Order: sequence, then structure tokens, then C-alpha cells
Amino acid sequence: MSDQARTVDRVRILGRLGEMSRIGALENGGVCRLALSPDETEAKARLIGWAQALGCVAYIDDIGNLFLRLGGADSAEAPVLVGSHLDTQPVGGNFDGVLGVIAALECLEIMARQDERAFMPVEIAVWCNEEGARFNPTTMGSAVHVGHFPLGEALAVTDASGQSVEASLRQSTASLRAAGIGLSHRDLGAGYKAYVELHIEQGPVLENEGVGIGVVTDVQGLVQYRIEVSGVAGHAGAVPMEGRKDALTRARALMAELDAELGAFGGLRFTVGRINVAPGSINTIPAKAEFTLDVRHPDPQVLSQVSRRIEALCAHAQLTRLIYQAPIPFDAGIVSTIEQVAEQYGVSSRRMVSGATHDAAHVAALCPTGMIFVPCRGGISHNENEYCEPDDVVQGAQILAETIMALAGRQAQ
Ligand code: HGY
Ligand code: MN
Ligand code: MN
Repeated sequence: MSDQARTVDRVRILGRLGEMSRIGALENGGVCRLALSPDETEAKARLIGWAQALGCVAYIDDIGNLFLRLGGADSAEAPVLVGSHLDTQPVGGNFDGVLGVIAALECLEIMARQDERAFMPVEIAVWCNEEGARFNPTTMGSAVHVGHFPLGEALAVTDASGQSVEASLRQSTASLRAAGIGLSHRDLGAGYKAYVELHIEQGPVLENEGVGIGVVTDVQGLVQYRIEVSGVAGHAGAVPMEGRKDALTRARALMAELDAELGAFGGLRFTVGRINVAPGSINTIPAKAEFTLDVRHPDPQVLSQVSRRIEALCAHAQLTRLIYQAPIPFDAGIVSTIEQVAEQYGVSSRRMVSGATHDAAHVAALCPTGMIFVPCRGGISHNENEYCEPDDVVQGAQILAETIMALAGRQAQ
């Protein structure tokens, strides 16, 4: 295949990212495409349209993960998988997830123009509810697909308005079908040859070091909690300070204790991302205060030690563990394939552990899996100012395409 035939199309990639950024666009330049929302569904429809123009067949599993298959439509041959997610944070950026999906599509654009016998089937995977912002936990769709999270429990999860995953999935799937999109069924835990995901780093390392590509060797472990503290509602003016049972005062004290304790663990990253207070009236002493705690570390021992400390400190609160995910190593063979491809293209690369979790952390349980990172400006992500230089977008897509062609090439067998 000529070099030209293997080269990703810069204008097409950047144009499609631009089109996606207009779906769920926010006024300050960010984007909001919450999982299974009409906006995310519209983005999926747009992607499926592009993929079907290549001859892809669309599949969906019972938790809403999408698979767009090129080649081997009539065969049950396990495909090489490439993809990411289209859902975003409530105030998200224009690259987290969608970059990996558009780059995956570009791989198929190149492969669709080759002799079909040259490659094994390849599928784009669009994982459902990677962010876990609307429906807890994060990476829900891929976790269910690989058997790390029960389907029934996931379908029953509700968002802040009380809408369930099941009802939202039904609506989203119905609108895709109403748009004339045929969706065949895909079993959970189906077999795949390999999976590779392109993603922005979401941290500052590659940019600070001036390195073009991050070759991800592991995803650090994470544990997330919801912590609820109770008190007694009362009149803000009439009840004396002493003797109050103010839930928010107790929660603040607990957060301070957690900060002090967890801060003692080197390399630990912990975040209180959400606080809810009830009844939430300006002149009522809070009866309930609920907050979330997200804790990450690359060492499973440390993560277990920290979990025990959190459980001890929260003995007088209501503690719910939302997700525990051990640190995950990626496939050494895929790591070296990505490094060889980067070298072949003269692109600098460095091995690294992912600070964020990704669907790939679950898919690694099903097949050899790896990830490619590209730098993002200032390491900013989960933020409207998230930005990835066009050259880095295109370079990342090229390394991904070459890696997928190496893994799917018939001569690779
Ligand atoms: O939580 C995470 O690490 C991912 O961005 N959803
Ligand atoms: Mn992501
Ligand atoms: Mn994210």
C-alpha cells in the first residue's frame, strides 16, 4: 500500500471534530453531551452515517455500547477494535473521547479503500457512559460489556432527575432507529483480537517534555465513594449554635480529616467533586450533606490501605463505594507495536501510566489492549478550555491508524 494510501486525511479529521463540537456546544466553547442524552445520540447518529457510507454495519449491546464493523459482515471473525466514547462531562472539552472516535473512523476510512482481503474485520467501539457524570459509575458501558458491573444494576441507575439508564437507553436507541439506522444485536463480552484507544493525556507530562506520543503501559487504580452525613433540620435564626446537629458542619469536618489523612499518602490523588445539601434552604440548618470522593493511585496496596482509612474515618457516616478498579497493565505486545510505529514515523514517544481511567482498562480483560496519548494544552481536560493542537490530533490519528493496520493485517497472523 502506498504511503499516500496509508496517510490520514487532516482536513477530514479536523472537519469532523469541528462538526462534533457543534453538537451539544456550550456558549463558552465547551460541550455538554451527557450519556444517552439527545445530544449524545445525535453525535452517534452522525458517526454512524459516516461509517455506513464506508459500508460499516452497526451493532449495539444491552447497555448501549455501539460497534461499527468494517469487513467480514457475514463472518463471525473476531475483529480488531478501535474507539473511545462520545459522552462528555457536563462542562466538557472538545477532545476527551471524541478524538479517539473520529481517529478510529479515520482508520476505517483508510482501510475501506484497500483490498478487503488485506485486513481482518475492524470495528469502531463507542462505549456508553464512559464519563459517569450523569449516571454513576464512570466507564459503566465497558464495565458491563466485559462483566465487571452487573447489567441489571447498571440499567437501574438513575440520574439526578430520577431518569434511569434503561429508560434513557430505550429513548436513545428508538431515536437512532427512527432516523433509519439499523442496529443489530451484539452480545456482551463478545470476542475481540485487540483494542487500541487514542486519547488526550489530560495531564501535563507530554507537553512539558515536548514528547509527541504517550505509550500507555498501565491505568492507575481508582476507588470512588458517596458519603452521606446526617443532622437535624432546624431554624437558622432560632436554634442556638451549641447543640445544633448541622449535617454540613459535620461533613466539612469530615472532609478536613480526610484531607489531612489522605494527604499523608504520597502520590495519591483525591477529589471531592460534588456536594449536595438538603433541604438546601438558606434559612434551614442542613439535615443531610452528601459528598463524593474520588481516589486514585497506581499501587493497589496503597489503594487498599487508603480505602481502609476512609472506611474508618467515615464510620459515623453513610459510606457507599461506587466503584473500585485495580490498576490495570496493558499488553506488552501492543505497547511495543505503538512504539515501533512512532519510531517508523520519527515521532518521539515515552511510556506512561494513565492518571485518568478509560474504557480500555476494562477491555484489557477481554483482549490485548493498549492506548496512545497525545498532548493537550496545559494538561487541561474536563474543562471548556481543553485543547489539542491540530498537528498532534493528526499525528495521533496517523500512529493509531498504522497501529491498527499492523494488528489487523492478514500478514500479522
Ligand atoms: O474518571 C475518569 O478518569 C474518566 O475521565 N472518566
Ligand atoms: Mn475520556
Ligand atoms: Mn473524561
